[in-house]
Amino acid sequence: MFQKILIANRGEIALRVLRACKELGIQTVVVHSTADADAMHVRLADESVCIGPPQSRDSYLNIHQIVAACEITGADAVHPGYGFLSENAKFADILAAHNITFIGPSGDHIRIMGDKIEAKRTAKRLGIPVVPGSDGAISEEKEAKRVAAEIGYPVIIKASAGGGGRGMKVARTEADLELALQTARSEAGAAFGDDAVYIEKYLEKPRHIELQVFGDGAGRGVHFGERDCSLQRRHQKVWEEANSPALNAEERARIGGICAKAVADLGYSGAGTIEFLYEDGEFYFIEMNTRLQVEHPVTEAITGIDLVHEQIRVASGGGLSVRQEDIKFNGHAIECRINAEDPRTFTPSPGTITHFHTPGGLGIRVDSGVYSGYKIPPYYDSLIGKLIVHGRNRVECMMRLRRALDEFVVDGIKTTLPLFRDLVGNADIANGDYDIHWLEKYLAKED
Ligand code: MV4
Repeated sequence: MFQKILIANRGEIALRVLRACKELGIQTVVVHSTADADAMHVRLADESVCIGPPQSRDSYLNIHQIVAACEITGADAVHPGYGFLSENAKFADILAAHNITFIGPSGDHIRIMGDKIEAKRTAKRLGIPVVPGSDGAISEEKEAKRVAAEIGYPVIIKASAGGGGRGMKVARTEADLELALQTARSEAGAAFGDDAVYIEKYLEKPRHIELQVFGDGAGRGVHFGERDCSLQRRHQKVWEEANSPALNAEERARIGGICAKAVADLGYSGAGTIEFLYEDGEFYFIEMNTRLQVEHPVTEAITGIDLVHEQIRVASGGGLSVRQEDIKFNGHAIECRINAEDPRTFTPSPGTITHFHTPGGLGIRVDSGVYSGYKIPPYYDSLIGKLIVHGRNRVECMMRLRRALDEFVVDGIKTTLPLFRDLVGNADIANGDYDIHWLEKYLAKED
């Protein structure tokens, strides 16, 4: 087991990882920018190293500073959290070259999944169902027309270096195709320095369902069920659930089995998330994330398994702590992302939190790094905490969520809490009847 882990992140996830390290008796080092000197995780860590000015590129994204902090403190492993360097293959490779363990998959696996064409090709080879479309990159318009005619309109053009919704264009008819292709290609070139694009059948009203998987890096793989992340705005998830209200146990076991076998066969190590669009009872692979995700606590709630413990264990060579048959799904969990934003316009609202009171009681978890008197710096993303509620079934979970939202107090700044108080009383949400477009349509109606 590791002696000392360096946490290369900030905010609620730095605290989340710190808690897991403390429970495992592992010493902790945090790195922070000058803007985060007063952060909770800095206070609670055994050691801290200031690595630079507020701007992320000069601090949390500065690989050399982080490696230097490892050398100075004698950390033997790095947990990257999510965002920042968590899916940076070069970072994983550089740590390996310094004999420091990256708590995550190999640089090569990160690289494969970062290239969306390569990721899709790999998924298909491993037996994962993918969206119908081009076999690889589309090089000319003639080829795009041929593929589109074969799969049928509407189609979507995606950037291979994109992901998370960046660089996509829909073509509803052949007349739209030329412009969509050109626009997608030039935007991809400008944004990512790589203009490779591919084409897929466009699904009109899918849900976004993702499978939590784990590999031990030595041919074993398990799945921890799925999360439904369809409630999003501009590709930012807002509300996540486990399990999905749309799936039954048979569908879960089938797609879960496929994903677990895929990560096993790939020799994948650590936590991963396989993202699907789900429509008319069918799963279509879109991407794989090679990190721990923001919404991992809903999976922890229904499985009772600490996924950060599991990551640390696997990275240290201890293997998976569970076999597939040990993983049972118990009840239902929902996560609400509390952002320091206007609840309608989502404009960031940094500033001082004058009063912070979190709900409690059975089935309630709040992951947050903020406290009364804390000043939210304006430099980073606006997530200030997550409310995770667990119940024996979805109805109990929703009742408990409504009660917890009533207890939650965040004064001094605007937050997304009022939005959740509306959503928890909405009939479509109560019925689990929503797709990836539901929230944006709802917000447009409310204006
Ligand atoms: C799609 C799609 C429809 N058809 N692909 C957006 C994020 C990126 N990960 C993939 N995305 C989409 N890919 C096909 N073939 C619709 C989306 C999409 C979406 C997906 C998941 C969650 C929210 C979304 C919002 C808009 C579009």
